[in-house]
Formats: sequence, structure tokens, C-alpha cells
Amino acid sequence: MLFKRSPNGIDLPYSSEITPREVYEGRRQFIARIAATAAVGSGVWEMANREAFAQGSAQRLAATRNAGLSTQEQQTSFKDASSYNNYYEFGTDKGDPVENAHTLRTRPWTVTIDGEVKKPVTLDIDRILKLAPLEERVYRLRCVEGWSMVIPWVGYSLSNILKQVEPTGNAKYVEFTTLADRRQMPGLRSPVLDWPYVEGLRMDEAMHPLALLAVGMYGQVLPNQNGAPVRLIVPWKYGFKSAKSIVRIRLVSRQPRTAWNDSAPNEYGFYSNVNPNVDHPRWSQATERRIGEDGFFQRKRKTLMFNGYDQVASLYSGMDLKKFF
Ligand SMILES: Nc1nc2c(c(=O)[nH]1)N[C@H]1C(S)=C(S)[C@@H](COP(=O)(O)O)O[C@H]1N2
Ligand SMILES: [Mo]
Repeated sequence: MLFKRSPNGIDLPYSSEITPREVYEGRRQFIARIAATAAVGSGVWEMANREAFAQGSAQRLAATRNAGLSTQEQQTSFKDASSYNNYYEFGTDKGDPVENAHTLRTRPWTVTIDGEVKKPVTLDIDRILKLAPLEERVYRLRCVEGWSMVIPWVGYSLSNILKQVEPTGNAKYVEFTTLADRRQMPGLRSPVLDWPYVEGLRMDEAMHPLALLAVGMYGQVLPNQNGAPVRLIVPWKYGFKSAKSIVRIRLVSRQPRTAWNDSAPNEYGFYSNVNPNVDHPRWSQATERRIGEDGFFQRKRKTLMFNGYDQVASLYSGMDLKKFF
């Protein structure tokens, strides 16, 4: 199968063929990365954390199911949801994050919320966990690659944290910056994206009750590979808008740059609403496969506008969603 190359000669992300990492990284870098992973990964804490998930004894989070915002669909298994991941800081293959993300240190962790706000603040993760009552919300998440999962997330509406800092009248967009630390993240050695991973939302999107600040899934804290200790879940947009391991939330007056838009502007727009009527330049977005339904009896599901979250449609009334893809 043919796939395009970006101007700098690097295989574009999301191509359907995987280049062996040893080839694209170069042998020396590859060996350096393996060595670095071993050095950081030997920490007792990381081992304990990995063990905890393996044994199902990770820190549990008490949360009340928000039935109104939850889908009743069959949930993806924890195993699939935590071993088939996109987290390029830990490698570009689906199985890389679960293998590599044990080097991520999720304590101590702070998130700075600043920019166009009256009360900028840096919050410790333990404060974030208690900032608002934790809810369980079962959301569909659809990746731009054409697969989806149904995951019971734990967290609360992002609006809770945004209201706290009192946005000024100039706050029109929200920029999310995620951790980029070469000592913890072997994938940063590959220039597949312009690190750090940055995403953005318009202010009214960020304030929508569905936009979730997630700290857990399946009743436990997030596994590292799913974006521990805190990430975004925007269920009506393609998965890449749901930034993992957030360190900074900045309110801004202008539309922020985003990592995916930088890498391939014609493929990944700022809005990135799930929209079966707008094809990705290299493939159709009309259908998706649900992870866990693979195999002989696999059904192709029709992809729904806004991933089925019709309640957000009013945010885009009057907008041409083919132009603002
Ligand atoms: N920091 C960071 N966040 C990220 C990504 C990433 O590579 N790095 N991948 C995105 C993509 S493409 C998807 S589909 C989702 C996947 O989330 P999951 O692995 O928990 O299902 O995370 C998103 N958030
Ligand atoms: Mo994705």
C-alpha cells in the first residue's frame, strides 16, 4: 500500500504501515533509548505501579456514575483499553505505550492553569483529585484512524477547574500542554511530532459539560499508558484532541497551535469533530471498528456525527464543518 511522506521525509503519522522502529530511529538512537528506558525504569516506584495494575490493585477511586452522560453500550475490556494505545511519547506502535510507559513518574505532579485568567494557579494532582466530586462516565472515544472504544472514565467536567481561575473576557480558547521529558519518554527521540504534544479547544467547547478532565478509568487511577495522572476526554472529537498527562492549561485570546495540525495541516484541523461526511485525505471516515469486536465476526459500525453526542451540535451552528474540519 502506498503512503505519503511529509516534506521532511518522515513517514506521516497514522500511515497504515509501520516502519520498524530500529529503521526509522537509526540503530544508535534505538540502543540509546533502550538503555535510557532501562535506567529510569529500574525505579522501585515504577515497578510497583506496573505490578499494581497487573494485579488489579492500583489505587481505586470512588466515583458516582453519571448515567445521563453515559452510554449503555458494551464496555471495552480493561485489557484492550490499556494495551492498545496511542501515546507517541512512548512509541508509535499500539503496543508500545503499555510496554514503555512505566517510566512515567506521576508523583509529584502539578498542573498550571494560567493565561487570560484572574486567578492563575498551580495545582497539585492530589488537589485536582478533590477539586470536584468524581463521576464515572462511560464515553465512546473514536480515533481518527477508524477504531473506537467504550470506556468508563473517572473525573469531572473540565469547566469546574476553568471556573476556579476566573477567565477574563479575552479568554477565547484553551491550550493544553502535556509532559515532554526525554528522561521519561523514549518516543521524544523521534521527531514524529513537534514536542510537546499540544492541543486546544474553543472556550465554549471546553466549558461544555461533556468535556471531561479524567483522572481514572474502570474505577482506578489512570494507567500511565492512558495518560496518567490527568488527561482530557472530548468524546465528540477524534481521539487526538484528548491530550494525555497534562501539565499546563492556558487560556488564550487566539486559536492555539496544535501538534497534529502542525504535523499535517491538511489532515488534522483544529476542530477535528467526528464527522463521517469529511474524509481524512487518505481514508474514509464513514465507518469504524470497535476494539474487541475484531476477528471473523467483526462488524463495521457506521460512524455518527459528533460521535453520537448530538448535544454539542449547537456549538457549531452556522459553521461550515467541511471548512472547519
Ligand atoms: N500526550 C499525548 N496525548 C495523546 C496522544 C499522544 O500521542 N500523546 N494520542 C492521542 C490519540 S491519537 C488518541 S486516539 C488517544 C488515545 O487514548 P487511549 O490510549 O487512552 O485510548 O489519546 C490521545 N492523546
Ligand atoms: Mo487517535
